[in-house]
Amino acid sequence: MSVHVSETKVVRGACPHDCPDTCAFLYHVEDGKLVEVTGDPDHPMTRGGLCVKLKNFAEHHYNPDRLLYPMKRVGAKGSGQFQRISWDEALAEIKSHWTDIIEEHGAQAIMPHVYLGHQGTLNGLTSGDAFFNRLGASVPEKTYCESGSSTAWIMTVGPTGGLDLESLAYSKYIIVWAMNMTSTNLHAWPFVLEAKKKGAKVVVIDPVRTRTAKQADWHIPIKPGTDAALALGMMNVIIAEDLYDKDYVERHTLGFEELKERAADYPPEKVSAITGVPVEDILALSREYASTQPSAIRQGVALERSRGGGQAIRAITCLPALVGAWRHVGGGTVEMPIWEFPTKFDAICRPDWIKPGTRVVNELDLGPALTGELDLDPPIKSLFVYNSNPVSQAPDQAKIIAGLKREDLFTVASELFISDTARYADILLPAAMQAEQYDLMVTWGHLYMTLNQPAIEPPGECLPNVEMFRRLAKTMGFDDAYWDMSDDEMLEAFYDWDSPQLQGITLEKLKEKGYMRLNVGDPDKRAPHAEGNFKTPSGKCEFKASAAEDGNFVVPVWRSMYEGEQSGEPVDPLPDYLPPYESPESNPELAARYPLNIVSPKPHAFLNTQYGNETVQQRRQGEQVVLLHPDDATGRGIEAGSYVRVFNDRGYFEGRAELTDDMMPGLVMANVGYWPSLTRTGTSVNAISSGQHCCLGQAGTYCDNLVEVARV
Ligand SMILES: Nc1nc2c(c(=O)[nH]1)N[C@H]1C(S)=C(S)[C@@H](COP(=O)(O)OP(=O)(O)OC[C@H]3O[C@@H](n4cnc5c(=O)[nH]c(N)nc54)[C@H](O)[C@@H]3O)O[C@H]1N2
Ligand SMILES: Nc1nc2c(c(=O)[nH]1)N[C@H]1C(S)=C(S)[C@@H](COP(=O)(O)OP(=O)(O)OC[C@H]3O[C@@H](n4cnc5c(=O)[nH]c(N)nc54)[C@H](O)[C@@H]3O)O[C@H]1N2
Ligand SMILES: [Mo]
Repeated sequence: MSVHVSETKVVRGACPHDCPDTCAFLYHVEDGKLVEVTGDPDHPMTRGGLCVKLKNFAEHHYNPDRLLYPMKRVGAKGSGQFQRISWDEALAEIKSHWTDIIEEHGAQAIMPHVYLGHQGTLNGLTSGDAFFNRLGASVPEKTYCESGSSTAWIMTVGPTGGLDLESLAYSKYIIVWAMNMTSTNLHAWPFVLEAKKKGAKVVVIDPVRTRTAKQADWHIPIKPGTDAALALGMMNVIIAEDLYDKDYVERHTLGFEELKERAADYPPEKVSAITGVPVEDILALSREYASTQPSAIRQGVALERSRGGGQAIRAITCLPALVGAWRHVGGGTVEMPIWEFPTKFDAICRPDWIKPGTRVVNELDLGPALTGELDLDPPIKSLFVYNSNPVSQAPDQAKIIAGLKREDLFTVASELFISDTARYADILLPAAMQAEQYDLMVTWGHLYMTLNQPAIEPPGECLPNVEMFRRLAKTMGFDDAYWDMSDDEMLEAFYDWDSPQLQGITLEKLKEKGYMRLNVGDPDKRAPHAEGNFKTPSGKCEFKASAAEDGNFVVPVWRSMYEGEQSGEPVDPLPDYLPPYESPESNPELAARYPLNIVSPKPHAFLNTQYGNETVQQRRQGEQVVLLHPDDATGRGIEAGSYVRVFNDRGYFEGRAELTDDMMPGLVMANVGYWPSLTRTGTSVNAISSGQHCCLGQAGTYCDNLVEVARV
C-alpha cells in the first residue's frame, strides 16, 4: 500500500498590480498546484493582509476563462470567435502582416498600446519598449495615469520620493487630498490610524463623501477640478496671516514673492465661489494646516483628472515648503516614491534605437487615431495591445470600438483573458499570470523592492511578456544581445546596483528575503527635505518652476523612451487655477444640455478592469451604480434603485441609481472598471469621457465631463 504524501512548498512573491501597496506574497503550493496566496506577515506595509481583490488570487490563476493558447480570429471583428493556433503560426502571421505593412507604409504604421496591467520590471509598462523601438514603430505616449501628477511634482520638488507613507504615523495633521485611500491605498491606512490614535486630525478633500471620508475627522466636499483654487486660497490665508515659515521659505524655496502675488488673487471669498467650500472652512483648514506640525498631505492621482489638475498638484506640492512641514519626520507630501528606485530606463527601453523623427502618438488619443480623425500619416495599420484594456479604460469608447472594427487594421492582443479590447483582435497571445513568472517589482507607494518568484508552471502555452518579446524579436530577425539576456541578466542590467539606495541589496538576497527596504533612512527618522535638498535645478522647492521655461513637457511614470516632447498649452511657471473644460461655471452652453459633473473613480473590488470578470469580486462590487444627490433625482423622475442612463454627445452607459447626500448636488459618481460586455448596454463609464488632456503631462481628464441623467 502506498500513501500519497503531498509535496508542499511556500514561495515568496509580490503583487503584480498597478497599486501603491505592492504587497509581499507567500504562494502556497501543493503538488504543483497553487492552493493559496497570503500576505507576508513580516512586510511592514502588507502586514499579512491582502485586499478584497486578491482574496481568491490562487483561484484566479485557474479561472476557466483564461486564454491558454494563441488564437486566430475566425468570425467578424469583435464577434469573439477564435480558433486555436500554435505559437509558431501566430508569430509567422504577425511577421507576415508586419512585413507587408512596413513595406507599404513604414514601421510607424504599427502602434504598440500598453499600460500597467502588470507593474513588473520584466513584464510591465516598459517590457515591450526595446522591441518596438527596434522595430521602428510609433512611440506610444503612455499618459493614462500619473503623468500630470509626475510632471507637476518634478517641476516643483524634482524626482524625490518625498514623504514616506510609513512616516504618516508621526504626523499630527493629515490631509488626504483626492484619494480614496481605504480602497486604493489600503495598506497605508493603518499609518493614518496610528497617527489618529495619537491625536492627529485627518481631513479628506473629495467631492464625494467616500468610505475614506467617512472615517476621517473632517470631510471637505469640493467641486471637481477646482483644487488649485483651494490650495491658492490656503496660501493666501497663510501668507496674509503670517503663518508661513519665513526661515524655511527664505533658505529652501524659489519664487516666493511671485507666489505671494499670485496667491493674493485668491482671497477666501473668491475661492469659496469657485470650489464650493465655505469661507470659514477655508480659513480653518489654512490655519490648522499651517500651525499643526508635522502636517502631511497624501495626494491622490485623481487630482490630475481635469484640465487644471497639473497646476493643482503644483500648488498643493508648494504648501509643505511654505509652512515648513518638511522640517519634521511625518511632515511634507507624497506623490509617489517611485523616484527613489535607481531604475536604468535607458537600458530597459533603449531610446537609442528610436530613429530620429519617429512620431509619438498619445495612447489616450487611440479612438481618433484609429478612426482617422487625427489624420496620421502613415495611418495606423496595426495595433499591438498588451497590459492594457483601452476599450474599457480609455476615453471616447465609441471611437475606439469603431476604430478596432476597421477591416484593414491588424490587431494583436496579449492577454490573460479575452478582454473587451482583446475581443477585437486578429491574433490573441496568451500571457502568464503572476504566480507563473519571475519579476522584480518596484512600487509607487513604499520604499521596498519586492521579488516575485514563480511558484507554478504556466498553464497551456501562456508566456510571460518578457519571453513573448524575446520570441517576437527573434521572429523579426533582431540579433542584438538584448534578446539573449536571461531574466536575471536583465535585472542586473536594469538597476544601478551600485547606487547608494541599493547598497547591501542584491538579487541573491532578494531571492531569500522576498523584499528589502531601500537605503533611504528609517520611517521614524526620515525627513528628506528638512534641509532643502530638493532635486530641482535650483535645489529648492520651486514655487516658480524653472522647468516651465522650456515649455510643456511630459514625465510619464516609469519614464521611458523619450523626453521633452513639447505639446499642449504653454505652461505658467507659477501655479494657477484653470477652470475645467466642462463644468456648469466654465461651459454654461454645454451645461444647458448636460448640467451634471461626473467623476469616475476606482472600484473597490476590481483593479481597473481586472477581476471585473470574477464572480467573487462582482458580488463584492455589486452592479454598476450611479450615485446622485436626492435633489438631482427630483424633477428627473428618478427613484432610488431605478435604472438610469447617463449620457452626453459622446455616448451613454446605464446603472442603478443610488440617492445619497454623500454627493454634492450637481455631481454624479460612477466607478470605472466594469467590463462593457458584461453591462446592460455593452458600454461603460468611459463612453461619456472626453479625450481632452490635462494642462500638464498630457494626462487624461476622466473627472472633467458633463452629462445628463435620465430614468430608463
Ligand atoms: N481598489 C482599487 N484600488 C486601486 C485601483 C483600482 O482600480 N481599484 N487602481 C489603482 C490605480 S491605477 C490608481 S491610479 C490609484 C488611484 O487611486 P486614487 O488616487 O484614490 O484615485 P480615484 O479612485 O480615481 O479617485 C480618488 C478620489 O478622488 C475624488 N476626485 C475626483 N475628482 C476630484 C477632484 O477634482 N478633486 C478632488 N479633491 N477629488 C476628486 C473621487 O471622488 C475619489 O473619491 O488606485 C490604485 N488602486
Ligand atoms: N473613467 C476613468 N478611466 C480611467 C481611470 C479612471 O479613474 N476613470 N483611471 C485611469 C488609470 S489611473 C489607469 S492606471 C488606467 C488603467 O488602464 P489599464 O492598465 O488598461 O487597466 P487594466 O484593467 O489594469 O488593464 C490591464 C489589462 O492587462 C491585462 N494583463 C494583466 N497582466 C498582464 C500580463 O502579465 N501580460 C499581459 N499581456 N496582459 C496582462 C489584464 O488582463 C487587463 O485586461 O485606466 C485609466 N482610465
Ligand atoms: Mo492609475
